[in-house]
Amino acid sequence: MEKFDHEYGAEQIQVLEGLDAVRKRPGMYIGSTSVRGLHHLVYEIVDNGVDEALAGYCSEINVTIEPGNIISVQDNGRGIPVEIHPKTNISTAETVYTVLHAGGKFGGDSGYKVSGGLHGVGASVVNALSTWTEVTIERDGGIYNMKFEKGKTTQKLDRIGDSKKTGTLVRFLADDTIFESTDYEYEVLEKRLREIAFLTKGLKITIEDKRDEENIKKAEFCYEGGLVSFVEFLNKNKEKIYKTPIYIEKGGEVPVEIAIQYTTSYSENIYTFVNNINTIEGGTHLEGFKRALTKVFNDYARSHNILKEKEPNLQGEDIREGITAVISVKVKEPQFEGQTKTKLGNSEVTGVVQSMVNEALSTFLEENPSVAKSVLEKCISASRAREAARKARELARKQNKMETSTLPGKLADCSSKEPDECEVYIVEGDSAGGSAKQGRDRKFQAILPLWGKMLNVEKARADKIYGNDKLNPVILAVGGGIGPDFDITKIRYGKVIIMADADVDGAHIRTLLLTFFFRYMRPLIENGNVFLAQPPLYKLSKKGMEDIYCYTDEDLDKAYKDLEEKGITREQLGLQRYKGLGEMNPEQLWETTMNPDTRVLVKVTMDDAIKADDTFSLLMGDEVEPRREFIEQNAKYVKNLDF
Ligand code: 28F
Repeated sequence: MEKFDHEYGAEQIQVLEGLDAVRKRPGMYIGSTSVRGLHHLVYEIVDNGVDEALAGYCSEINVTIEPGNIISVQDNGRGIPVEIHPKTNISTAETVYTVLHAGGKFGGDSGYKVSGGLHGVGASVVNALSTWTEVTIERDGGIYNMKFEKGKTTQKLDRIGDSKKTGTLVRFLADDTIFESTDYEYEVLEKRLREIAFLTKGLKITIEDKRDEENIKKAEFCYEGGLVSFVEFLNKNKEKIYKTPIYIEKGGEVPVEIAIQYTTSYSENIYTFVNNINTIEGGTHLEGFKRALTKVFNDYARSHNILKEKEPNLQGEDIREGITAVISVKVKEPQFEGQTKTKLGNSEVTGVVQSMVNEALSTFLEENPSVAKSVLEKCISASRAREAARKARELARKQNKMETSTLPGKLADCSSKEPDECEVYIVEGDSAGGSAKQGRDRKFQAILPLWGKMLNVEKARADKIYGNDKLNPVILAVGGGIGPDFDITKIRYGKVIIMADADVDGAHIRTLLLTFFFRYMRPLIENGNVFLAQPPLYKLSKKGMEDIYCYTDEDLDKAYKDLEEKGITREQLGLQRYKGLGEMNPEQLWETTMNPDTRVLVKVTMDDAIKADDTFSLLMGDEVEPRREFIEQNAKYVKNLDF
């Protein structure tokens, strides 16, 4: 039997068992011991300060990452109570930090424990998982201090001075024998603290990273506008349909706050929170919102004769096209479901949100007919586009069935009809297309020259894709159809090779085509049928010597070195820098870029496509700011970005 160095009361034994359980299975309490779990430690402490703010006593929380990855969180609330509990001779503050789940300031029905990432495990878990924790409380005119190591009290609460202020300061060092890494990611913490500031109207939250004194990072968030500011922030680089976001809220058993603002984009961005937890898997609050949104807009459209009697109802997806909304509900006993426990399960919440939105949103629309009209105009065109896309898909499917789909005029097809041995080069520009047609092996190589600016699939709805005269030739040449009907067994070539110049225009066409394939022919990429041709960048030549083609700057340096070893100096060599495919004659194009024995092809992977898609959205989407950053960062390649 282990020798206790002094008498332990029942309370202390409960504490030791609790802390032991936490240190044995930390994942049970903070989800994981990865960097995500590490960040949860910060959110737990911050959330206690947020509770103090929601109770109306705290207006500022300051988070600091100190050198050595020590976290400091300070609030200007009332300070955790310091009185000593007569029975246990332990202060309230020490109890909050040592008894598991004792930290629920508002446990039970006296309010909401706004819990952090994992539903309020409380400060005692942070304490248990930290090498050391120090709490300093200013309250009742004094300064009090207590210290812990791995959850165990090493210095009981001491009054160490006077103070006219009130508040709680917590500093801790995460235990590196528990966490894989104790290196905080500033951007991750900053993003979550900004989110908390949006969700807690008027609370000022600051974060400062002092780990590198050469590069101190700081940010300060305070939003009097709360969710309205949140929606404005989310839409900052998008074109709005109307200026001021819709804001509706209702207190009571389940307080609900919602802000909505539509933009001209086609994406649907609805963020939902329960007790400040980001319920990324949605749940009953989202369900209630969607139902009411669809009902309110259809009712308004009918009652104002925007939708004719015989016209079908607008679908939910039409109404949510271009919506940015933030829904925040507070639930006393939240039930979380789903893969990552971020789906709200409380069934009573559906009705609460649904009736509140029905009531408040229909009132808002009656009072703001211009907003109602502009949103409904967009919904109706979305519904027409969806209908047109369905018809176009129907037509494409029929065409495929009837096999009468005519091949594009510009396609120089190959003679073999065996897809696995055939390849099609999609070539930018007629001149390159011309020399590719002459240079190719027409048995298994088809050429499809593309011309002019491709359609910007980022801003086009599906119906525009099907009929587009720039993309249609690609769709017909590849032969598998597009979108949900794409059929990989129907493709006409085993390799689809994009051949474009190594300049900005070439990069643009490449990104466009990759984005198009990624969005409308994804199996083609997943199946490894898409390639990029690599034309040479340079040609080294000398009388009596075979031309040497270099595909990268490194190739060129290596070629120079090899030739110098043979006594051939740079001065003796002619260097040609290829600006575009058109500068090569058919033989050179064949030799360097098309001959399977000598060419360099790069297979496109899903990652490449996703990166292209992100770049594409960034370059072609509505968000101007990110485009500017991208161009500045990549300026060296940019010649004439004419987006
Ligand atoms: C930097 C982290 O933890 N702030 C906190 C308070 C204030 C009270 C409190 C906390 C135990 C069970 C009540 C003060 N006066 N920031 C923080 N500020 N905890 S944690 O009470 C915890 C007690 O219920 C507080 C009056 N009521 C509550």
